[in-house]
Amino acid sequence: MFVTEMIENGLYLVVGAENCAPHSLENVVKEAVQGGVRLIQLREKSLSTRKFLEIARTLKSILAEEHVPLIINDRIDIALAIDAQGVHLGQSDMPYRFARALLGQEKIIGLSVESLDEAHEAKHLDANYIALSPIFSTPTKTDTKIQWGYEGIQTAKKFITQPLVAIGGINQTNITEVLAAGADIIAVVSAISQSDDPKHSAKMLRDVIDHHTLKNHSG
Ligand code: TZP
Ligand code: MG
Repeated sequence: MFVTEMIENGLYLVVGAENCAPHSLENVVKEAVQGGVRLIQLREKSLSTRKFLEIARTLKSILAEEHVPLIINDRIDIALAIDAQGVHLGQSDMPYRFARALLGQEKIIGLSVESLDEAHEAKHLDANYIALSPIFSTPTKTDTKIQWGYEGIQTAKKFITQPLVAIGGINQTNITEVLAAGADIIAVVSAISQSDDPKHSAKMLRDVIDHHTLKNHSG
């Protein structure tokens, strides 16, 4: 599968073991994929390297059967060790060009931007997607700077050439507006991993995305 095909599928689950309780991470991921998630990011902020690697290997084997790419947050070493499909980098992680040199052109590299200046810088990079972070403030990630909001998405959409990921505070109540503002890919943590029924919640989000795509393609 080419990199562009791998990330064209609209619904992106960002997940770590601590976001999933009382579910298990494996079950959330399996159900999310059944519900229509087509890209998964493993984001573990407090695990040992060994534990992180172990979970990454487990997810890679679950996802390989489904042909769903696995992206590793921050940790290029872990992505390389398990031959994951890519990494997601923030502004204090390894700079993009070093990461690209380590990973090569076949891997997905996604980049978060937290300001308009960062977004303007990122538009010159051949990153595979740019994530506007966060769209809305969220208890899942509190060390954030701005909220892009719907207007921020509209502004960034005008000059960002890569697929635009929207993340932060997105759920069933606002996904339609986030898509209408110009997001190409919707990334969520809690809307799926904290749901009583992760498969159903993924399916509800997926249906909105499919409806939006259909409406846009039919002119
Ligand atoms: N990056 C920006 S916001 C965020 C991350 C990882 C957390 C999004 O979590 P939620 O629960 O979908 O608001
Ligand atoms: Mg990071």
